[in-house]
Amino acid sequence: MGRFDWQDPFALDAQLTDEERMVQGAARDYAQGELLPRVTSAFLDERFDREIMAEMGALGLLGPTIPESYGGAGLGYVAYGLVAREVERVDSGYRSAMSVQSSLVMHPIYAYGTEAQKRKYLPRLATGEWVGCFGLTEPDAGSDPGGMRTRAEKVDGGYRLTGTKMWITNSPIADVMVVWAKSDAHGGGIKGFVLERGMKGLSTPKIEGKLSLRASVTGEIVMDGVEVSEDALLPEVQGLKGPFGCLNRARYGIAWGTMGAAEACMHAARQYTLDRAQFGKPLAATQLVQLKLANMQTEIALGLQAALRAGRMFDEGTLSPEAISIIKRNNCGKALDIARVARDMHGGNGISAEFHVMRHAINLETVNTYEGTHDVHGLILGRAITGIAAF
Ligand code: TGC
Ligand code: FAD
Repeated sequence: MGRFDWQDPFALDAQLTDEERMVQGAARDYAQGELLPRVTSAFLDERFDREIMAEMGALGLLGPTIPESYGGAGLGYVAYGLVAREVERVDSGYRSAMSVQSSLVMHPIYAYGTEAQKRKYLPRLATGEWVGCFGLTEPDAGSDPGGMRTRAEKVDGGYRLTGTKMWITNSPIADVMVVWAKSDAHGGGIKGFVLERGMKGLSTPKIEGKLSLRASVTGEIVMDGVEVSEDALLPEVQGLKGPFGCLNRARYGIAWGTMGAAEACMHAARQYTLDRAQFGKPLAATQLVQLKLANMQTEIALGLQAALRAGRMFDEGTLSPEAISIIKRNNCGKALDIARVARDMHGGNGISAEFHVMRHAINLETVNTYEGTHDVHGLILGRAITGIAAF
């Protein structure tokens, strides 16, 4: 029989390639060495430090699955997931910045763009010289993006875009915005456009006062008759499968990332309850605490193993969107539960920023909601199981 490692019950590490372990190690060193020391102040001040994008870019953490010829790292989806796990071990907002740039901005330009668009945008997005954002959600169209109101009207030589995107990660600092609009010239079908800061009629007001994901900046994209040339259109896709093709990748990464946050919470709760004595013995010597730790460990071990399996399937080309819904929904929900319990296990200290667990818990409220809410993923699975759409 093998030896039990409480931190890695199913020997996930042994299932990785040398290259994947190397990428994970580099991401962990960066996240623990550079991100962890500044996250508390960034969260309390509701601030995203722009230079993080350049730092991540220098390490090859932006667009890691994009081919090297376009500035990416040419890695597989397991490596991408491992980066998400390490970054979100520190903060979900930092993983958000990484996954939006990689999956929601670089991927659509790579998969749906022209050669000129790829050459123009991808290398600069990969280094973090440019920051991108992804505008799908609107004030009146969240879970139902097919109800979007943003319109692209055909004008001489291009299009005129009008509409508002809401809750957009990184929009206030973005240089490049991938937005989705219903296009008259395409029979009212949904098309993607790449906008650039400075275009007339384009503004990106910041959403202030978030109580979650405070180390990430969120805003609107307001398009008041923004005129773009034909070059701004992503020609190779039409319909909701365009944005969903990007969401598949980001949702998959979130399944890994949330397990990183959950691990951080479990490890903190373990150490805290070993160190803290009440009633003459460490809290960790009580049955209730041990049961909570065992529950956390079980969910994390299963969630990580499922994410790894999904990553291997992604690389083989056999992963379905529904399987991604299973792991996005499960791992977000379980991580949120784990963070809430870890917060409780820290007692009064659990509400202090110094102990990190409450920050993870309130961040995970957002992660459970964005990229398809917990219940919407349940409905995607319900449709697949029954054949009946119940949205
Ligand atoms: P439905 O009829 O199901 O599909 C319309 C078309 O899209 C295709 N499709 C997919 N293609 C690829 N991957 C997927 N996952 C796909 N899901 C659907 C489908 O085949 C169809 O294609 P076609 O060719 O037949 O037209 O569409 P519906 O309108 O009924 O959709 C229902 C539902 C619930 C599945 C969908 O609307 C949904 O997933 N809603 C959730 C919305 C969402 O996830 N928004 C995320 C916004 S971005 C974000 O949150 C970023 S946070 C980033 C961060 O900070 O990390
Ligand atoms: P709604 O769709 O109004 O849902 C409200 C509630 O109703 C939820 O509980 C939902 O599960 C439930 N519900 C909805 N439909 C049904 C149904 N048919 N049956 C039963 N229950 C239902 N979007 C982007 O495009 N780009 C981004 O970069 C981005 N970043 C974000 C960052 C943050 C911090 C946040 C909070 C959100 C971000 N989003 C982004 C938006 C996010 O994807 C949406 O908030 C999410 O899809 C839910 O949409 P909504 O907020 O409109 O909620």
